[in-house]
Amino acid sequence: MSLTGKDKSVVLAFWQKASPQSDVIGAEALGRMLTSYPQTKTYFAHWSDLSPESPQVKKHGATIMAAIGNAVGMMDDLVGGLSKLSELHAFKLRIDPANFKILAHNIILVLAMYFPGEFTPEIHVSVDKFLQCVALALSDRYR
Ligand code: HNI
Repeated sequence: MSLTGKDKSVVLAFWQKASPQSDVIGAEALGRMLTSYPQTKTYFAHWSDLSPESPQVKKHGATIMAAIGNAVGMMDDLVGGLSKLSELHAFKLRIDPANFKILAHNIILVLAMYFPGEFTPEIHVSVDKFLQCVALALSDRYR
């Protein structure tokens, strides 16, 4: 799957709207993933509180969303731009890459919640493609 020029400009424009709320969006998405897809909790077993209110969950949600924001700036080379992060998730954290798609789904859901008017089907399809490309790039070093 590859992003068209149109996808890239749609994602960039929407990100300009969403990025000021990036921390809360990331926190909500991670908190929801851990509650709605409890199999994802195993990777965070070293945290004391995995509820959506947990300060650790909120902080890490912001970290993940900041990385997504960086990825928006690297849409022409996501595989290269995310290779260090891919290596970390593959060899150190040992995250099953199926989970990247689960998180992407939760991010899409939260974007629709925060921007019910602006998150049109046209924006949805480009943002979804972008997040799938991020998931694919993060899976690149698992070989
Ligand atoms: Ni992920 C750490 C980005 C998906 C489990 N993750 C990070 C860090 C970034 C990051 C950035 C911090 C790296 C560092 O310290 O150098 N993670 C991302 C992105 C995605 C993603 C951009 C997908 C869009 N991570 C996931 C998923 C899981 C996951 C789906 C598990 C279900 N990540 C982790 C864990 C850590 C982590 C675990 C270490 C957390 C800690 O602090 O102990």
